[in-house]
Amino acid sequence: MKIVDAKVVVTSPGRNFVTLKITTDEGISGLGDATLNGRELAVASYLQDHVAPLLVGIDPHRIEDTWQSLYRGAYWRRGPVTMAAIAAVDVALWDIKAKAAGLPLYQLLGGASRERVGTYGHANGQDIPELFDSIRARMAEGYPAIRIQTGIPGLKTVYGVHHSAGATAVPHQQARPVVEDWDTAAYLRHIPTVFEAVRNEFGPELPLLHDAHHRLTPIQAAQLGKDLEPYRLFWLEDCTPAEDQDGLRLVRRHTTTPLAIGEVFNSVYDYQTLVSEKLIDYVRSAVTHFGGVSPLKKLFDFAAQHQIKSAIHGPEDISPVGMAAAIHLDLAIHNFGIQEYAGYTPLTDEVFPHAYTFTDGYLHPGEAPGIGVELDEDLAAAHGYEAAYLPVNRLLDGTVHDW
Ligand code: KDG
Ligand code: MG
Repeated sequence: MKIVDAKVVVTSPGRNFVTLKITTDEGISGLGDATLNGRELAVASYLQDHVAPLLVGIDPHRIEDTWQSLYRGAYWRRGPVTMAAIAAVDVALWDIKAKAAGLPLYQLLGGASRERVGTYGHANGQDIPELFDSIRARMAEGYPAIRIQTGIPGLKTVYGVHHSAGATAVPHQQARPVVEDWDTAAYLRHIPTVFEAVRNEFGPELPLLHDAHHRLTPIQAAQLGKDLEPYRLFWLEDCTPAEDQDGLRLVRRHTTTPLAIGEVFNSVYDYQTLVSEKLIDYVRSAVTHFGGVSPLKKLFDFAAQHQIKSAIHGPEDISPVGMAAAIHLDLAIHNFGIQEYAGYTPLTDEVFPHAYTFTDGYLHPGEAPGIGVELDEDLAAAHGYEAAYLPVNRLLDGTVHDW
């Protein structure tokens, strides 16, 4: 079999997605997700201008060799743009291989290790009553675990509470990020009171998560972890910017609250200290941002040796193609922890018809050969790229802060 075409489709059925479609001379095609929120066109160009020409003529079955030649051959390694592009190729090739075998991808990854994939959903509220309503809505949908984010008294816009980025109807060059505001002391005072209220209302059993979104220093993160211990979180996520892997040693020394990290990581090298020293409990990278199924499976195997579990990043800005690849991996690996699943707009599901299902809070990849996702190219073309950016976060005095 030979690759005869590789093309990139950028579509915005509510938000932007970048999809690679690889076609072979035997008529089998594969899809890969290369969506990098707010930098979509950079990955699209990387793929279209620099990778697609290299793919034509090669044997799509040689997944590892193709991965290594894209990673090592470019000379410039790692980074989110490069790794999202390589991820799309990797997943598209796995899709082709599994379709050629007539098997769902999870069968090629070792087969099912469980019957279904447990998820967590997002509950958000500007205040506690609004948060309670949102938790009830997620519970009614069947989510077995729930991430909670709230507004902070005195702050107008806070991560997770407002729908911030959003597509804007302005020409590409005029789009600007919205500004959110931040006060660490107010946050550290408020969040333990939110968890106390939620535990009082919903009891001790509901697994609860919280995302600090890289906003704390290691000592502030340690303080928060300690303050939240009575509420037995499932995890505290991205408590401090983890490119400072050493910082997690300090957090870990002070708190038993479980820690999850890694959605902005794109290489196993970002995790070396964190995993080998058991400084975290869950690894959070997405298939889409980590170079694909091949390297993420290797990361999970490395993490398994240290009793660390998977928790693949699954926000709305991973396309259904990236989500499907994640679900196949979730079903197959032994050290599965949980899958984030935020769901999609009906139009997104129409652009990407898929075999995976979400039932009572649990995902299953389905039995269609490959990853089980198609791309409706006409519908995709009817919803072209719309410039949109993630917010920028500023302290009350105007200083840019981690987002
Ligand atoms: O593109 C950024 C989002 O994916 C991120 O803000 C979502 O933190 C996130 C999460 O945990 O889903
Ligand atoms: Mg997060």
